Amino acid sequence: MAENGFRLEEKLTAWHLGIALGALFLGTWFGPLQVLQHAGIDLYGKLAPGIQSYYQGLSLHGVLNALVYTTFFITGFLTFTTVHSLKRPLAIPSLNVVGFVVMAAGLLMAAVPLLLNQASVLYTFYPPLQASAFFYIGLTLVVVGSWIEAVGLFFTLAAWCNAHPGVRTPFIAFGSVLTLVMWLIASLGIAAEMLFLLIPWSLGWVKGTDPLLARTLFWFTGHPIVYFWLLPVYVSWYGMLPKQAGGKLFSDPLARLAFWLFLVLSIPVGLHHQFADPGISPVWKGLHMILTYAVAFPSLVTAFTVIASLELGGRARGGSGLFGWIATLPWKDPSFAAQALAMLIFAFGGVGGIINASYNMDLVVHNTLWIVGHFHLTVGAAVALSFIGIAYWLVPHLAGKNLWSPSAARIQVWSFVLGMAIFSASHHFLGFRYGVPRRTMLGAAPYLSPDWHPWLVAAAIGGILVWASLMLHFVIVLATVFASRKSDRPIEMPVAEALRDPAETPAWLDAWTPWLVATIVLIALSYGPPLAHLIANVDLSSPGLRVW
Ligand code: HAS
Repeated sequence: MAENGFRLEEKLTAWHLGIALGALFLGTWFGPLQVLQHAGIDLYGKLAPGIQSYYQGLSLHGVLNALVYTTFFITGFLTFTTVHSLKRPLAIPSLNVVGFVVMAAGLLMAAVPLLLNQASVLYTFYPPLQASAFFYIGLTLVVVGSWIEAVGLFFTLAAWCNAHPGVRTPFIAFGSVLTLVMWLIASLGIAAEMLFLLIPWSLGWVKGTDPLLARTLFWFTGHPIVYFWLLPVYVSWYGMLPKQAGGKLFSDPLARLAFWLFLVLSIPVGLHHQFADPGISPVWKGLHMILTYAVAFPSLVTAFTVIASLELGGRARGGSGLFGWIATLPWKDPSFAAQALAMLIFAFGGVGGIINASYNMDLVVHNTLWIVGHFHLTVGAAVALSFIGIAYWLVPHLAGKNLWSPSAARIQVWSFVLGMAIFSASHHFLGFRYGVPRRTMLGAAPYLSPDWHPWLVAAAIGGILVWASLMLHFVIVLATVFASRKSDRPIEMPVAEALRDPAETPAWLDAWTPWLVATIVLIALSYGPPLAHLIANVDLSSPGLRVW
């Protein structure tokens, strides 16, 4: 552990990362099982009674990879980035320790029913499928723990601001704390769903539940959660990657504007997941569709700013011509390569997202494998691969060791990209061309068409390649911690300098109040009427179902 005055913070980060990677390790094993099942090779039968069904495996895969890996990695990473960027330790360290303990206890509580086949409700846990109450309470504790840790970081930023009146918040700390503020507001939906609907229902205190109200509260959080996954990556793409490329952050004001727009626009868009749900007026669905196009805008700003920042790096390294600077970027550095390739993949995932956002186009692809292709390009590739790239400097920093075998890490990164490209392309095609349903044990479906088979085999090849690449990632991380040499030079968090002095950034881009007010007003306008209607007509009559 580095001797830099951040001993506790770095220990906390290491614990978060350890749990995140442990979850990813377990969750990853179900990927090949699913794609093989789809291609006609069912290995699930051989795992009984440990794993009792395809749907138990799919639930473990989604919860461990999409919910646990991300949440633990993000809270650990943002703790690290905030204190290092502000160059001050946590203001109330005990708060962050308590938050972490609550998260870990919640994870244990949710993991037991999942492993015992008492929570095979997939990662969106839509009622009327009903899990054990421990699953819901455990997940709630994970969220509450992340809130406590977030509050710890808010106090830390406030202490820094008090000591530095009038100074612009360093960009990395600004982006990190803003991500957590957005998360805190966004996760109120899922907290309400858990506390008022799912927990009392699963404990038998109320006889039934209202699936539509539950889904609406879920998606209040369920869409912004994708930006909770994405924004830490943007912290790195804007604030760190330009430095790794030898360049500078092209525009500090544009970077901050993108983050503020994410705060304001991430939440009032959740109904685009419910275009096909009855009981919600198309007026509100239409408004959420328009706002979904608006929330794509800060990603377009990001594409422009980050590419411009990388171009500065490529040219500083001797690149010339229209595209010649791309070749001179540090592709041999696995941390850089992972994140630059993640961006490239994200461009495709983003285009898919914009297609999904269209009310009528979504009716073609909704609930098909297209959506699985979309979210493996976004969270499964852009986010996960960026986290992998970050781990390639963060783990060596925390362990005080050199990265074990950079050449193995390069192989890992490129094989991940290849595997994910094959997997996602075939899923997009199967969903769009044939309408193949998602969340289905396709290998056992009586309607399985021979036309699908070549694409399902391609998906299986891609999925297995991604799994193998992730196994290599775990080997590299473990070997870095336990078998690598002590680092010969200090490995610091990369911090990109801005092209122009951040002191020139307008003050309104470093002021919380107007943006928080805009966020709350927009949520009230876009969610107030549909939620009020659903609550006024609440119908707690749906009993819990266990179809497994
Ligand atoms: Fe999505 C469904 C719309 C982004 C994740 N999405 C999902 C689900 C997940 C998910 C998990 O409107 C499934 C949920 C479920 O289980 O039911 N999504 C969007 C839109 C965007 C978007 C408009 N999604 C994401 C991100 C995710 C994510 C980010 C995870 C991290 N999504 C939808 C919709 C649905 C949906 C509907 C519901 C569908 C249904 O029917 O159920 C936008 O935010 C995307 C904007 C992004 C861009 C790309 C910008 C490009 C950049 C990179 C530039 C760099 C380059 C490389 C080119 C416009 C920033 C340069 C490199 C060099 C080396 C030079």
